[in-house]
Amino acid sequence: MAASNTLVDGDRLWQDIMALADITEPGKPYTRRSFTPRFLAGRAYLIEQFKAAGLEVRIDTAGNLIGRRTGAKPHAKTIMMGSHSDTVPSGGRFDGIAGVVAALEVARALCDAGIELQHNLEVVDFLAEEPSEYGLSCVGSRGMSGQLTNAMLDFTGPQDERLGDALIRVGGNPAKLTEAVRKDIAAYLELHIEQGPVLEQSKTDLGLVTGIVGITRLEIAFQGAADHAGTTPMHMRRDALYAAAQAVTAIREQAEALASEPDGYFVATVGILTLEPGGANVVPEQAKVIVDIRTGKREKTLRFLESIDAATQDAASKASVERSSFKTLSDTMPMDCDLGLLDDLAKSADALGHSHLQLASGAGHDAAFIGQLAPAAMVFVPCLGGRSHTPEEWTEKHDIAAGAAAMFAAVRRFDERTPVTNQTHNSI
Ligand code: HGY
Ligand code: MN
Ligand code: MN
Repeated sequence: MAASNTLVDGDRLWQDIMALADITEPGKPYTRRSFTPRFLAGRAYLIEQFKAAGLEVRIDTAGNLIGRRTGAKPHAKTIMMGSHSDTVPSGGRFDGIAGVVAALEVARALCDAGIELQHNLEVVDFLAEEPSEYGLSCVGSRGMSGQLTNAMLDFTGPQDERLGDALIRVGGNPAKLTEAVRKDIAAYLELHIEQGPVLEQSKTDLGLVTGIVGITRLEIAFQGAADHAGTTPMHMRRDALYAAAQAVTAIREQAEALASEPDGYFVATVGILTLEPGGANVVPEQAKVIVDIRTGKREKTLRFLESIDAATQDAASKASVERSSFKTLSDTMPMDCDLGLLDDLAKSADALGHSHLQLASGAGHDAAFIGQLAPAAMVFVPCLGGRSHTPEEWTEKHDIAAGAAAMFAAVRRFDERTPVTNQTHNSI
């Protein structure tokens, strides 16, 4: 249970989480997809709370919502905390949101206690951490780390809108993306629900994340020929779905083989399958799958891609169709968290009387990008049954409060132990 001796106010934090949960697509809880009016309504709520907490608010050119409090030494670098407020379709109330609200609560608690840090402090809601309708995830944190490319800005989404134009709609400015790239971050901390069963099953209060998997997303498409389901003999068909079905089987089998190897984590998932024209009595002309590949060891990704490349070529020829696409949509490297920050979190948890253990993250996070700019670490809180990306996602108020209290104390530890160095000037 959470220690009472913290300035973090669990009730206030919980109120924000439940207020955001109310801002969801009706009848499809909990859905607040990036770039949609619902997402902007959630942003409006956060902007109000950031301002009420005395933070200077802005949207950077990569579409990230940033609340800033200048420290005692304004030329110092910035301690950043944050996560994301967008959700997957019919997702949960805590994935991402818990981290944004916990960061806000740390900023409030510091203010309430009249504690002025040496460093500047920022609370960030990163844009579109979840895979968006434009085919890209972590849009804002890619932008802040200089990895949002022009090719990505040309990805298209609903009504054929370019990602670059959607970015303008939410307050970003693709023509000035370089202004979003930060060189002044001293440290980044992110609280997140674990989205797995380890903390709950071991009855541990907090998870200190040692590293975040690399995530590669791959598009594989097959082009056959639409034909009459009743009159086309089997040997004359060019059935795109037959090839895709073989591809899905090969992906599963190769992933199981890599996952069974002694060293390191490996998973691959086909979460999207699209079919054209999609008629019960029409031989499928086109089939496309999107593969989500995750591992802590980059060489496993490369071996997987090589194997699936060959397997899908074979599947295409066996089905007498063309493999019309084998394209990497996004590709992020595995990231190790900062040992100094992990130590700050561990000491803080000990001082608060919270149990903790170290674990790796099989989920992707904005920290994987911000960790390429500055030392970064994450603190996990338990979630019910380890479930996430579902309306049943749940965590307890006292667990989030414990995580926020540990982050509060870790921010102070880092601030006190880190001499102020002149920030490499940024357009703040
Ligand atoms: O997919 C993920 O790992 C994260 O929840 N976006
Ligand atoms: Mn998620
Ligand atoms: Mn998340």
